[in-house]
Amino acid sequence: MIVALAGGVGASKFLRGLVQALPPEDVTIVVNTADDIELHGLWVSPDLDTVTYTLAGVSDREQGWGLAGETWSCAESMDRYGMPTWFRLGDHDIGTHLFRTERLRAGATLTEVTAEITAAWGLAPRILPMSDDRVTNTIVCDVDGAGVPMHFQEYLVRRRMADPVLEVRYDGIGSAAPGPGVVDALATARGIVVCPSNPVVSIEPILALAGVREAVAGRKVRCVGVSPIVDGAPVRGPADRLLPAVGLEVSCAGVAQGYAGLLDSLVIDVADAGRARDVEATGIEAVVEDTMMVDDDVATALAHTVLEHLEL
Ligand code: FO1
Repeated sequence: MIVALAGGVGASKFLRGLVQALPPEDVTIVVNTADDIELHGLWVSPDLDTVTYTLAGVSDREQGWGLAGETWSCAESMDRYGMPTWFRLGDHDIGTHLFRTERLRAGATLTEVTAEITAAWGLAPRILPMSDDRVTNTIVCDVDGAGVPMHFQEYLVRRRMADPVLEVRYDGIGSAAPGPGVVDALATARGIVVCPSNPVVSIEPILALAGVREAVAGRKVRCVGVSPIVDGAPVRGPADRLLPAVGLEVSCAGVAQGYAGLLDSLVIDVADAGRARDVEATGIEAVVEDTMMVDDDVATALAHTVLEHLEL
C-alpha cells in the first residue's frame, strides 16, 4: 500500500493521477483536517471533501473545490436574511455537511463518517482524516499593529489574505491523536508520498500529530514529495505568505528545507531546474519534471515519476 499525505486542491489533482498509475485500492490518503470549520451549525471538512469529490470525478475542476454544476439557492436565501455567506456553501455540498454533522452528533467519529461518505461515492482508495480530534489552523495576523488570531478560512476566504502574517498556530495539536489507522498505515506502507500541498497549513498539521513525523522519519521505505511551489510562487493558495512566517524561502528549495530528514526525493518543476542544487544541499534528491497538472495526463505522468522514485 502507498500512503499519501494530502491537503486539498493540489493534492487532489495529483491523486487523480496516482489512482491511474496504481490500483486505487492500494492507495491510502491521510487528509489534513486543520482547515475544518463549523459554520451555521454544520461541520465542514474542505480538504476531505475536495479529495472525495475530485476522486469521484464530480468536483468543480475550474474552481478546484466544491461540486460541478452546483446551485446556490440556499446561499441566496441566507443573503435575504443577512446571514454571513462569505464561505459559500452550495446546495448539494450542504447535503454532505448535513450528513457529516448529523452522524458526528450521533456519536460517529470523523474517520467513520468519512468512510461512509467515500463509500457513498464508490471510492476505492482509503481516505483517512488525519485525526478525529479538532485541530485548527489559526493564522495570527497584524491588524493595525495588533496580533489578531483568525481561523484559516477567515484569513484565506473572508479577508482574502490581506493581512500580514505574524504566526501560524495549530490549535488543539497538543491534545489531538492521529486518526485510527494513520500511524499503522505509515508503518506498513510500501512507499510514502507527500502531495503538492501547502507545507505549512496542510502537511505540517498532519506531521505534528503525536507519532506521525516519527513514523515518516523512521520508515524503512522511500518517501517522495512534489513541490507545490513553482518558479518562486505557489500554484495556488497562500503558501507565499505562510512559508516566510515559518522562516522558509518561497521556492522549491525552501520546501525541501522544510522537509529535510523526511523526504528521499522532491519532484520540482522544469521551471526550477536551476534550483536542483539548492534542493540537494538539504540532503534530498531533486527530480525535475513537469508538475503543472493542467490535465489528468500530466498528473498521471507525474504520479509515474513519483512511483519510479519510490523504487517499489
Ligand atoms: N474557497 C473560497 O475561496 N471561497 C469559498 O467560499 C469557499 C467555500 C468552500 C466550501 C466548501 C469547501 O469544501 C471548500 C470551500 N472553499 C472555498 C475552499 C477552501 O477554503 C480551501 O480551498 C481549502 O480549505 C484549502 O485547502
